[in-house]
Amino acid sequence: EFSTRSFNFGAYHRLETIYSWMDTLVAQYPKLVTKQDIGRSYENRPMYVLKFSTGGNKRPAIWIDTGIHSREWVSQATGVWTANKVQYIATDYGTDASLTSLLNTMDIYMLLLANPDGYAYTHSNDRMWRKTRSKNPGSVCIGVDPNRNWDAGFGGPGASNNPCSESYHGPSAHSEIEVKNVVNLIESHGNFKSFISVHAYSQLLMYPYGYSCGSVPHQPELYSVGKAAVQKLTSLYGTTYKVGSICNIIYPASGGSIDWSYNLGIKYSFAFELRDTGRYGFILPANQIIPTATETWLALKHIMEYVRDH
Ligand code: ING
Ligand code: ZN
Repeated sequence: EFSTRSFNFGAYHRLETIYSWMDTLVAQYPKLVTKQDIGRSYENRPMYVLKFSTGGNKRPAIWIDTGIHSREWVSQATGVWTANKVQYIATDYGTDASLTSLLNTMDIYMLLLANPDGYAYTHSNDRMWRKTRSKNPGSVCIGVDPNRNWDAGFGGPGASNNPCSESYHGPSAHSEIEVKNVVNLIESHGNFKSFISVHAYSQLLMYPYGYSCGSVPHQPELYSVGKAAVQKLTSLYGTTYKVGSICNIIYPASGGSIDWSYNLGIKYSFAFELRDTGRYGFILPANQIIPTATETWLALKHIMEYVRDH
């Protein structure tokens, strides 16, 4: 359909287009990139993880997911741009010695459409849809907030027990198949060193916890890694970011993915809130996709290099 070189990274694309672009990427560089089917969504769409690996067996790995909230379109678009960037660097020798060396010892896993049903729905029906599309027995309201559904302070502060709420936590932890599919992959792999979840908007780089405002044991280290990452991001276009724990910097939020990954022992668990700070919000103009992805890449690279060296 298109080569990865002619794909327009500065546009928002439908699910089918992103999925067929992924096939092109894998077909062009099968020794580096593979596509792992991690299961189906509630509406039976496949969920694909791109695995970037130069060999080995369950090397220490970095996880990046984008689009767990479907309306945060710059997140998925940044994921697509980033996957292309990783592939480009890894196949063009010498353009980035540091990422090349990272891929000598580590793998990168990327889930670009973490909420495929929601994403399809934002194109077909409601641009502002956030949640999954699962039915809630006894309610006319649809969907669960997939970032309140993880087994980490489940049902606590900053989550709702009302199925009609945008932050409904769901009937039980990991009730959403989209969440469960990720949990299964991370647990069965067992060697993830970093877990990064990408949202929009607010320009924040956050670490655990959301379910509690107390400090995690590694708070000073996570803060300093985050600060350094954001300094690099800002150096490109001057975009300002704040760094802090979810609870302290944005709001209490229980059942979030990075609280779960941190408690599983994945120390370098971070969540991004990309551009902007509210002028356009979720409806960020497409001409900001590439600048957003490019600056974010500097922060991602900083975190990945730090994880490689620690
Ligand atoms: N913000 C996130 C939310 O789920 C967040 C903030 C991130 C909470 C990570 C918990 C963990 O509410 C958006 N915009 O979705
Ligand atoms: Zn979000």
